[in-house]
Order: sequence, then structure tokens, then C-alpha cells
Amino acid sequence: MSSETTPDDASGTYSLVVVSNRLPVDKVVAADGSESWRASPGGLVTALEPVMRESDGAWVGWAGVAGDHSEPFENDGISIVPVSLSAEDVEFYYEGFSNDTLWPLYHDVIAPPTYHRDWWDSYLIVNQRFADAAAAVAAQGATVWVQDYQLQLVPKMLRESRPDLVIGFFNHIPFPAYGIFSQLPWRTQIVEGLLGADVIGFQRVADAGNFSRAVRRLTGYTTKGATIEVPIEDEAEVQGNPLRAKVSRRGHQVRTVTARAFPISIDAASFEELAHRPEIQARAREIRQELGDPEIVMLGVDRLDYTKGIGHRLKAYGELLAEGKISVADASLVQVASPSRERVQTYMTLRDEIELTVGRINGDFSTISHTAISYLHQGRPRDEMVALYLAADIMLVTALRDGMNLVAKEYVATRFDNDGVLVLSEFAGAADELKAALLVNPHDIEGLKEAILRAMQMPRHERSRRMRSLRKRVKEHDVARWSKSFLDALADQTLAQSSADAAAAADESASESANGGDEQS
Ligand code: GDG
Repeated sequence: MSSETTPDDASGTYSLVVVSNRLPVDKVVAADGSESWRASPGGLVTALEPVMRESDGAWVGWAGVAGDHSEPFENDGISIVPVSLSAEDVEFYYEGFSNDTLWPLYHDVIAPPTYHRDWWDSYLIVNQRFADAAAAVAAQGATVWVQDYQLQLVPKMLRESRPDLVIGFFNHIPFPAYGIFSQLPWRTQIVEGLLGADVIGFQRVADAGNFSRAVRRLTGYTTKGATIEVPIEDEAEVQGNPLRAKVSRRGHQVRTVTARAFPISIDAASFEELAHRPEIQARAREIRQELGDPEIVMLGVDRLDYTKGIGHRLKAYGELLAEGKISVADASLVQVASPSRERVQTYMTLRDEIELTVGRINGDFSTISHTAISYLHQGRPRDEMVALYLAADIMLVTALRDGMNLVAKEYVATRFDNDGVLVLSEFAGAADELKAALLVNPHDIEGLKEAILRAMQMPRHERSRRMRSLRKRVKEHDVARWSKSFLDALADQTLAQSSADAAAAADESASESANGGDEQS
């Protein structure tokens, strides 16, 4: 599966470098000590894999195993550059600061964030390690695209060491309102870290707005629409890339940063292609039979995470059964809850709560022929996910807060039959685009129950009308369009600055000639 890295030039560097916490592959160490690599699931990988395969770029990230020191290699057309993390790095930087400080804070403190200075110190050290690894493989003037909340300091660190680079950052999770963000003891460092980028992308317009407000409050820098003027303090930065510096109205040397929404998407065609395969359609029919041929199959697919609103979904379903509004023969629920962050305490507690609830509902309402909730705490192959999407009459996405939610888009992409109902939380980024879904507030359990009943009773023509509209959006705005629009914005940003600079230089020389070069005038 793997071979030596083949860089795009003799210097061993690449013109496009993606940097993310996790590589698109995991290292698997077997009991006998033998090692192999396996594709790893997750929103980011799903989104970026097709982009990377089309370019000859390098991907810098962690292999998912503590203490790993693997050499760079090539996997399925992507050059992989592993960054090693010690067991303490994993505990402090990853499970601690990333998943127990930033994750709950950025998801509107649904769970309380923990603040530890040791975790922050580790975040600094590990971000520098990622920045150094990226700088080492980036060619002169290369584009480096940094991904997500685990690496928010990397843009500034990269700019300091490599002012020649074009730097992008994309935040896959929400960016919270200032009233929440301001809790973070290291809020200014985070904002300064991000401002090292030329373009900062967010999922929703509201996230970009929250970021710009944080910039104004914490730094006082001027923002205008999507543009932020960042003062240049280090002369080396101007020397490293003279085209990027310009003079602001207040007479400071600044560079401009763009912060705006780039809603992420999926490789819609590949989901549709899988859905057309006869064996996957047969599997979808088989799933329904195995469930005891209920009238309606409902589906939830999530990482087992407290942001996904799995508990709210189960509560609504359980109450509908308890009130006799539905029976298990009418409507069966399949819940895939893929294991996630299993060493973080909040996730252990969540798992216990969810499994207790599932057990209770099944105990109270299942019959020998019909199980109320088929609960799968396991990752499933992509083919099986598509079969589940095809088998499901109703897809329940009830996140309490979610950057985008790719599952909602995947469901839509597979439904080439223009059938199926998407029940979608208005707190998922996808709700900004998928307006033809049944939008719900998952905190409103009565509203959620009504939406489920409405979805169950929705006439075929309405299902079809809504699904056509959803499919149009997802097919036209796929992941290729997302990455292209981000990379185009990065290119435009540097181009605009170069031409603004060229124009300024032309003005200056024109006025110098008009003034006869008299510096006093
Ligand atoms: C983050 C943000 C944002 C899940 N279980 C299995 C499996 N998956 C795949 C899904 C989907 C992906 O993982 C999950 O993506 P989501 O977007 O739903 O959620 P997060 O993992 O939280 O992703 C999110 C995303 O980044 C991208 O920017 O949308 O808001 O939180 O692709 O299909 N895939 C397989 N088996 C599973 O059991 N094969």
C-alpha cells in the first residue's frame, strides 16, 4: 500500500501542503508488533481526500498512535508526512486542550470547557512542531492550507519562519460569539495565531462575523466586511514578501487578511455512484427485512459526541412510543454512534447515558419481532453507510451545535430516487444551505416530536419536491467546488495585494515625477 515519497521537485518540497491534526491514514500496530496503515474515517478526511488526490501535494499530520516516528511515504497518490506526538502530547494537546477546552468552548459550552495551563503549553509546543514540519516540506512560495481548531497557532508560526508562503486556514467547527470566546484565557494568542493566514475560512457567515468581532475587541485592528488589516511589525516579513505589505490609511504597514464563509461539502457524485450499485441497493432492502420490515425506518449517524444531540433524538422517539403516537412496527430507529475520543471523561459519561437510554427504550417498547432502537457503537464501512441511507425513510440530524454536518449532505446525495425526509437541526451549519429540510430546534422536544410525525406522514409529492431541491444544492455545491473556491480566494488575495501594491508603486512614481522627486513636497 505504501512506497517512498515522490516530491514534485528534486528539493523534496511541495507546492501544496495540507496540515491537519490527523492524517488521512491511521497507523495500526498489531498485537505481534507488526505495523500497517488504514484509511481513517471522519469529516475532514472525507472532505479533503479527493482534493489531495487530484493535486500532487503533501499532507502533514499525526498518524493517530502516540510515540510514532514514521518516515514520509506515499499512500494512494497522497504524500504523507507524519508528525509524532508523545503520550503526554496526546493527553495534553489533543485530548486536553483540543478536545476538552476548545471543542466544548467552540460548541457554545454545551459541556463545560476545562482550562489548564499545562494543556496550553503543550498546545503551543505541538503547534510549533506542526508548523516546522510544514515549513520543511513547503517549496518557495508554496500554498499551505492549515485545517481546524487543533492548529490555530500554526498560521502565525509559519508566517514568522516562512514569510514567502501563501497561508490558508479553515475552521471546521463553529467559531463562538465573543461572550463565549472571551472566556478563553489565551484568546488573544489564538486570534493572533489565526491572523497569520492570508485567508481564514469558516463554515457559516455567522462564524466569520463572530471571528471579526473577536479581532476588533481583542486587537483593535480595522475590519471592513470580510477584510482585516493586520499591522506588520516584523521587517523580515516585508523583506520575505514585499508584495504583501501595503500602507494603511493610518500610515501603518499592513497586510490584509480575508475572513469569510466557505461552507464545506462532500464528493456528492461518489455517494450517488455507490447508491446506484445493485449490491448496495440489495443490501438496503436486506437491512429493512432484518429490521422486521417496519413501516418507516429512521436513521441517525454520528460520532458519539455530545454536540450531536443523540440524547435529544432518543428522548423524542421514546416519548412518541410512550404516548402511543407510534409503535415499533410503525417506526424503527437505527442509530450508528461511531466511537470517538474514548479516553476523554465527558465522552465516557455520554456513552453511559446514551446506552442507558437505549437500553430503557428497548426494554420498554421492543417486541420479539421489532427492536425499537438498533444501536451500533462501531464504525461501519462506507458501502454499508450508503445502504443505510438508502434504507432510511427519515434521516435525523439533531445536532445541538455542528460546524456543518456532512451526514446530512451524504443522505441527500445518495437519494437519487428523490425520496426520504431529512429532519435537520437549525444549529448545524448545513441548515444555512439545506432549507428544504424539515428544520428543527432539537432543544424543543415537542417540536422535534411534531417534526418526526410530520416526516412520517409527509405525502410522496412533498417528499419528492423537497428532496429535489436539497439534491440540487448538494450536487452543485460539492467538495470540489468548496476546495476550489477556498484555493481561488487564496490566490486572489495574494494577486489583489500584488496589484494593489503595483498600483501604489505606480502612483508613487507618478507623483514623484510630477514633484520632480522632491521629497519635501
Ligand atoms: C467535523 C465537524 C463538519 C461517521 N461514522 C462513520 C462514518 N462517518 C463519517 C460520516 C461523515 C463523517 O464521518 C462525519 O462528518 P460530520 O460532518 O457529520 O461530523 P464531524 O466528524 O464532527 O466533523 C462537522 C466536518 O468536520 C467537516 O468540516 O461538517 O461539523 O464537527 O462523512 O459519513 N463513516 C464510515 N463509518 C462510520 O461508522 N464509513
